[in-house]
Amino acid sequence: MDSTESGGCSVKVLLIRPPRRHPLEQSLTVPPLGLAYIAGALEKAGHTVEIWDAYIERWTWRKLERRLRDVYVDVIGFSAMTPMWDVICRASALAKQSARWQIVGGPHPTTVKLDIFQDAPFLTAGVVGEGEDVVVHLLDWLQNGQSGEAPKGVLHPRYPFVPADTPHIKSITWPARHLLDNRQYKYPLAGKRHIGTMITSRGCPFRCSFCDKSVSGSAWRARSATDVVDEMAYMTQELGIQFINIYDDNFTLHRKRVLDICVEIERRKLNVAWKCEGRVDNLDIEMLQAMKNAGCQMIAFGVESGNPDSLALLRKDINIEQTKETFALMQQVGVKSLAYMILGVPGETLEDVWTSIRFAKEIGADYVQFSSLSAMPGTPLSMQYDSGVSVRNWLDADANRQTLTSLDEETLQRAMKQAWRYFYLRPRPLYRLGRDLLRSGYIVEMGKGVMQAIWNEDNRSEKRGHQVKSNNFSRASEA
Ligand code: B12
Ligand code: SF4
Repeated sequence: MDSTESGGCSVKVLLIRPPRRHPLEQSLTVPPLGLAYIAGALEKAGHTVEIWDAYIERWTWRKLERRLRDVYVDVIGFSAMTPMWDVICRASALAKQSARWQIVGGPHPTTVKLDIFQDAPFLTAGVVGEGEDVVVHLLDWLQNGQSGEAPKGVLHPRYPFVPADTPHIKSITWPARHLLDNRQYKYPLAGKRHIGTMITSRGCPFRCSFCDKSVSGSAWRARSATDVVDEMAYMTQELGIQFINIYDDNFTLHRKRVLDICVEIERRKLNVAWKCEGRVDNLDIEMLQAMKNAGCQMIAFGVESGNPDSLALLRKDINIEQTKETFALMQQVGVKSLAYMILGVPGETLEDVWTSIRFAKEIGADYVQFSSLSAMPGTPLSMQYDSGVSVRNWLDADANRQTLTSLDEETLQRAMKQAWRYFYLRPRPLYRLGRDLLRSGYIVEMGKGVMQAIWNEDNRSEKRGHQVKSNNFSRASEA
């Protein structure tokens, strides 16, 4: 028996992405890829799986409650990022009568480990790290009456935790996208209606102090060019996906692999537009040209800051010159650029914040996304700082964002708002953004939120959040 085949009987699994806290909450409406990967592994092991994406379907919490009242399955599973932990806890409480066992995976349980049981008492177990193999062993163990120690990689309140090996990248089954309504997902900058996301490599060897690498670690592992393009072909030809957002931590790390993927896309004449995430220190003009010819429309870069001291604190290991050079190449070749910027890094004055805001414009970024600095549990930053102010940003949907900064809350909050206006309230960026929002169907998506907030009775009584007891936003436990 292969290590990922189930040793027990087939069980019924329901994976749930919970609703938004509030209908006006705007985050990117991309597919729940982690859940789809887990579903793929479970189906391969012979289990029956369903995914409810209540977020994309815009269910109210009442609707989720009603739907849960009508089901009883063996396992309900959730995926948790730290900023959404309160939402997972709320859904878990609602699902307490709907399954024999409840499980959770994702970056949050991976970093805070046994602390999850403080906030979510109805959870049976958690999964740490890449979960494809562990979840199959976990289901066998649960079916077999939890006899013996808990499988490696499993968090359970009564058993010691032992880490599992990371699954071999080449053995991982493709995500079970057939369980999702693929026509519903949108990416505002895609300029196309039907989008999908994919992962072609896992892990990252860099050491940025704000980055949570707990799930996939530092060892970069990649799929072959043929396998990657096979998946792209399936997504476009079978599912009608027109734009693929490649969410690898470091898609451009291995030059030859990128070139091989591009050659393969062209050889098969795949008609697909795509975007990836890159670093400004590992791109050259030949690579960019090949990527453009193969349909790459946009690359997003962690530019982070226009201040060398902040780049050093963030341990980004890039410099201002590299950023300027790469953005100039992007313009030369004609691939769109998106710059992720962090404003108000500790030590920055208001003038430094403006240096960063102006820098995004100066390098000629086509799009920019401004954020404040948060320390996710377990990151090097979270060990250095243990509290912050709360700065809200329209794109960050979490209930209470703890921001690390030397500025006062009001000053940074104001600068954050001004930054968006300063960059986008210019004819070209505004036109470009408006055109993309329209073409990608995102304006309709935002409109739906407004209509739902106004008209849906269920929403008038929606609670804004769920109080969690643990204070895990900026620290990791020692499980
Ligand atoms: C796509 C993405 C998003 C998407 C949406 C993600 C989604 N809902 O699916 C968007 C753009 C909305 C987003 C937003 C943010 N994100 Co984000 N995002 C990612 C990214 C780049 C890829 C996620 C992905 O698809 N990974 C691929 C899949 C296969 O991995 P996975 O989801 O981790 O799933 C595996 C395991 O975790 C586990 N697993 C996951 N779920 C489950 C469930 C069960 C039942 C089981 C058994 C196992 C299991 O098994 C899976 C397969 O191996 C990751 C970085 C990364 N490389 O993962 C960051 C990441 C998840 N994001 C992160 C952060 C910090 C954010 C933001 C706060 C950023 C910001 N703007 O400030 C916001 C939060 C917004 C909000 N409040 O919701 C952090 C999360 C850290 C943490 N402790 O939670 C990550 C890890 C980035 C990082 N390295 O720091 N993000
Ligand atoms: S931010 Fe990007 S480059 Fe830095 S460690 Fe994380 S994934 Fe790697």
